Amino acid sequence: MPIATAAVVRAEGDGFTLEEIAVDPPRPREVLVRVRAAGICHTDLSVRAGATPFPLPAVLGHEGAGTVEAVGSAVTSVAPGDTVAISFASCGECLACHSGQPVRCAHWFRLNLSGGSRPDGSPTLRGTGRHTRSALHGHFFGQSSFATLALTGERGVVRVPADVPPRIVAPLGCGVQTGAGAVLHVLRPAPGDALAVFGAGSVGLSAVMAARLTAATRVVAIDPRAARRELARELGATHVVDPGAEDPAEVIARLTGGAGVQCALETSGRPEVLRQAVDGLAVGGVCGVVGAPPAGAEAHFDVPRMLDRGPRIVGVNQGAAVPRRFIPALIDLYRAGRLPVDRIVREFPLAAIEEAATAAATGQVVKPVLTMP
Ligand code: CXF
Ligand code: ZN
Repeated sequence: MPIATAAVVRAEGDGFTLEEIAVDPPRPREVLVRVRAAGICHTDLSVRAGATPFPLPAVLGHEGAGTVEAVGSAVTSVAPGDTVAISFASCGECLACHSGQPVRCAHWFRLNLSGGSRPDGSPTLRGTGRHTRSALHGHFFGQSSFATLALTGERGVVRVPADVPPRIVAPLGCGVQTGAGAVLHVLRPAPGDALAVFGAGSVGLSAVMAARLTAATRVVAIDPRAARRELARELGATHVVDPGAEDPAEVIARLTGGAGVQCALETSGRPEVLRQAVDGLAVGGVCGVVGAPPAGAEAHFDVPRMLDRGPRIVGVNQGAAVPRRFIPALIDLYRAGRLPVDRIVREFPLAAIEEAATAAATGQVVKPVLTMP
């Protein structure tokens, strides 16, 4: 069995501990990736905190980038030595997968979150030494890439050019894909539209960068952190709002002559902010929901107002992306200088994962990316 170093979360609320683990060799449709970099996303931290369900102990990490080490006998799309991004898993068999909508895969939740193993229930990871006999859950988003090796399904890997730095490729697999895809695939602002982005984290800032690729003429970024508002401006926001100092609804109304924005994106994961985002919409506007509050959270809306104004509220998973199509496009945009992902990334060695997680949680760093030894 291949041996790797991984950051393991043993129990809810625990830190990450670096441990030696054993990774199963690839089955026919699986790919073993030598991970070069893995981004930290809030979902990793929310699982660690117990707010998003995933069985522990486990290896998390779901924005991997690396090199193919070995492939199963039926794999045709990548070969050893290829450079790849690792994105989410999908079954490839259900109607949604057959309709080109892997984000709506009938088995999405189990394959990416709740399972912790292969679809057939077999484990992909094992502890070593004193942990040999206890369970270790893997296959987080089909990958568990906070490790030097990741075993993933063939559908989760995307071949990418070898000359793009792993720290750039990694966050494309979730955070960047989510924000950019929400704007480019779902909201699709029309010429002259106004877009409000609530929350300027990695997803919100990716949405702002993507908005600059559209003909939206006003892009409002709302975030209480001054440094994030500044970065949002540099990345393409035409207006920024500090919700602690100004009511976003008033700023939006002022900016749009009282009409509201045609498009909004809620990335903060706070139900009361979702309410603000929906209330800020123009008649017939659309609000994408990508921020996830803890499981079971509910939001409230003014129902008569909804009848009057006809907002659409759309949950958007992973930017509604088909990773094999979208990630290469994001890379081309990055290389053309049109999607400056480097502006949100900071590298940390795997051994500094705790420092990186703190930097993400406190907001000091937008997108920490772990680089593997
Ligand atoms: C998450 C968003 C919250 C629900 C689970 C999936 N996506 C990426 O991290
Ligand atoms: Zn994520």
